[in-house]
Amino acid sequence: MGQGRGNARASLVGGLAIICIFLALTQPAIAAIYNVGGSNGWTFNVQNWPTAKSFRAGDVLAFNYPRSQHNVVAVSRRGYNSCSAPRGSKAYQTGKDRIRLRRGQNYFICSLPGHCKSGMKIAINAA
Ligand SMILES: [Cu+2]
Repeated sequence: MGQGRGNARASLVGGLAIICIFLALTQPAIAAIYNVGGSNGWTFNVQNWPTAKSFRAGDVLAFNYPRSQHNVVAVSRRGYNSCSAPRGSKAYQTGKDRIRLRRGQNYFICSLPGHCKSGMKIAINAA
């Protein structure tokens, strides 16, 4: 009787251990969170901030900025190069936006007039 309960507990513990090991092996590494622009935040001339950093799909970009001054719009390569957001693009504008990177190229600009052309744009390749 007592022994049966002990066996049940042992197999429960063993089962949980197996599940934990399985999760550890199959889950991707814990996503990193990057503060875009470092201590300056999301602002003008942030264009070169991604240089020499390596990003992975699932990492999170934290855009921190005064919400009355900027926004963040995910755009295509063309939008990035031309500093234009397609009509109807979703603009993030909370001042502390968190955006998860997708695998491949990710482009973000501030769509307020002139800001992107003043270097308020980033292109990131997520592995
Ligand atoms: Cu701006």
